[in-house]
Amino acid sequence: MAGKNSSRQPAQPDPGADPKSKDLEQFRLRPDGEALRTNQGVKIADNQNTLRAGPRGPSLLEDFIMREKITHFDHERIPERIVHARGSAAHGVFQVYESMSEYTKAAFLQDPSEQTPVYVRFSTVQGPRGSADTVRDVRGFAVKFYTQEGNYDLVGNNMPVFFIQDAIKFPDFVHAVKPEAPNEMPTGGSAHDTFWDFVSLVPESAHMVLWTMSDRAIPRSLRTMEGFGIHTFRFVNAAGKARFVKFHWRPVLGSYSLLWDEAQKLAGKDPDFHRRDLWEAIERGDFPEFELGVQIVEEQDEHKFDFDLLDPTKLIPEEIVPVKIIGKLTLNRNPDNFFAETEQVAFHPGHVVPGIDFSNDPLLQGRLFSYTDTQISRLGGPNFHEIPINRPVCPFQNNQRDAMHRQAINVGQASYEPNSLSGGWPKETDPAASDGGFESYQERVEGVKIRVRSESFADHFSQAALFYQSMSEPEKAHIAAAYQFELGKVTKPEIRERVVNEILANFDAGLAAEVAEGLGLPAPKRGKTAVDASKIKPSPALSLLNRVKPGIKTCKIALLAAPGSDGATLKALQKALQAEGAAPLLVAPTLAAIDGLQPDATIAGMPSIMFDAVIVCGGEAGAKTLAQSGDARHFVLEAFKHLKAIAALGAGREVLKASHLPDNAEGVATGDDKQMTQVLKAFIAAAGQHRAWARQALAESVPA
Ligand code: HDE
Repeated sequence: MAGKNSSRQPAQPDPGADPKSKDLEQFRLRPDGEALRTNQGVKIADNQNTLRAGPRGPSLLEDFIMREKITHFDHERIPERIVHARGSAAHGVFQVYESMSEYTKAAFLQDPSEQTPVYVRFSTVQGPRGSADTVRDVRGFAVKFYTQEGNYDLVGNNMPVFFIQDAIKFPDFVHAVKPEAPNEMPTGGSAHDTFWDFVSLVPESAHMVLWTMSDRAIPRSLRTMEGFGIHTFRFVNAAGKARFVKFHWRPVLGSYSLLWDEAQKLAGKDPDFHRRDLWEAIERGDFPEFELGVQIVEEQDEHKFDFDLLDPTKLIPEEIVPVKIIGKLTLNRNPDNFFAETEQVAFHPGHVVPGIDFSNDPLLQGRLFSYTDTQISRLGGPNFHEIPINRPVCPFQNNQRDAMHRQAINVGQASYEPNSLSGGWPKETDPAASDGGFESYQERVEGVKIRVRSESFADHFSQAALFYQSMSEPEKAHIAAAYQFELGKVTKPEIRERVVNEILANFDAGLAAEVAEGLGLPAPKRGKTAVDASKIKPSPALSLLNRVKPGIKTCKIALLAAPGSDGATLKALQKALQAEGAAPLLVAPTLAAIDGLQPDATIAGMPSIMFDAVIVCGGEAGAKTLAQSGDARHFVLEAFKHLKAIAALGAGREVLKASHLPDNAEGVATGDDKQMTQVLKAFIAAAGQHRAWARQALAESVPA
């Protein structure tokens, strides 16, 4: 069984494969065999009782042990991140597949035999630290590469575009999307008046809002979502030649999402669903892997697109500029301590290394200011780079000395440059040297000082039309349902109408009409600035259904059983599923052993929404118990409704019958006990598709 009772060996990450692990060793405090002490190192004799004047007397201010303990406790929270407050993270390594020297001189992208340690933090955007994982939201995908030339941060999201074009609008956007000011509701989502008010008035947000209404905003797991750098950056090679670059992360397992009903239920049944999935996968040794891809555009091709490369509300369709896969990120180690590492890690899109540079994207330019500034208040001062998780692993010297929480004790008289008292050290490094200092790309810039949005940023609807038209039918249906759900929660009718008439109608008349119908509004007239839909060439690469990779590796599969189920069959099922790389869990009405096997979870504790597929096991007595159990029937009904693969073996078929479910629907495999091999084969093939879309109409009638 995978998980706690796993027969598979838990992963033993090779510390040699993660140099950052060794670097952090000096900071790790291990309690084994150690006495409890005060912060000043004095051993504590009694950690149970405050110093008192007599057994029933008042506490004494003199008690430095109690005072120190409570003072520390009083200050144990730091401000949470303004956005991306809820996150989880893991350590890992990055390795390039082949030298990228033609494009960039970045040292960590040169040598395919070299591993660069990384720390990766995934996050939601809107909700506070304690909000649920599976809300409809954008996900942050922030990677810190600890390279030999200093730290490089690729601070991206799981969608390739953004809501606004200019950094000056970011505080407005965030004020609108965050819980509303009077009552701090809603927690974690965007289904409320202020968000829709803002986006209905800001048409540049249309494309990104559409992405957030798509299945991309409810990923199945952090391990199976894509990541994007969004902005156009620059690669610069040793000869000084620059090219534009867009970054992509591709999960090796493929990408898939939750259904909205699952996402909502999970937010209550397991608010830590994504966090737990990431943690458990790494503990099991199913290390999440993401390939790094780049879209490279020659400088002279900057203006050959029908959008502006500097506009962060636009993507470059892969059919126009293919994504070149250049390396792999493997997450192989969970953090030792959430606060010390995940909470204190400080990312910044301006943390770049020689060979990587910026473009003039006005959103990116604003971000370059914001991130250091926010860390200063969040982490309590300008020395946050000295916190262990933020320290570079390369040699490190400069002339900074003071400020809050300084850790380093610098030796020597001179803290300025030039100096003669310390031999001139530390010195600048000629950028022409192979390991030279950072030199900004010498882009020619001239212009009139002016507050204006470039005309080339004016088309807000063509790429929204492109995205919508590139969706499969189920994805389109989910998008319409998401707009209906979200706008249905908006209390002001004029906001709902504005979204339908002034946003949706401008990029897709069909979607606008469908959403209008759900909201009881008349079908909108064609928008004044509406896109000519017939001119759009869809980009199949944008559909998530084209990103699914068949197979059940790391899928969580429920073996639904009860006392009376046959232990030998259960063991055979476990073995067969583990051989495919899946994580089978035995789920039963109680934790009482079944024919010598210990269940991993109860039906109440792990409902079907936490699984990718289910096998209802046979055995007359066991199946009878399950068929009579409302919870067990609900389990299979829900799995059916959520289009998951279902197998029922032998008497297990009675559970389907008692639930009034057909045994011949798409994605359902049944047979008697002797047919286990064939049933399992059909089940594995169905589960490997992740959803049985063909039974959607049938599934909609299932009450679960
Ligand atoms: Fe951020 N963003 N952002 N952002 N962002 C922050 O920095 C900001 C933007 C992103 O796991 C903050 O340390 C501005 C785009 C991620 O710790 C803050 C603008 C993208 C994370 C901030 C943007 C992102 C942040 C809050 C518009 C995708 C979490 C706490 C100009 C490419 C990193 C912090 C982590 C965090 C500012 C827009 C991604 C306030 C001003 C576009 C993944 O500095």
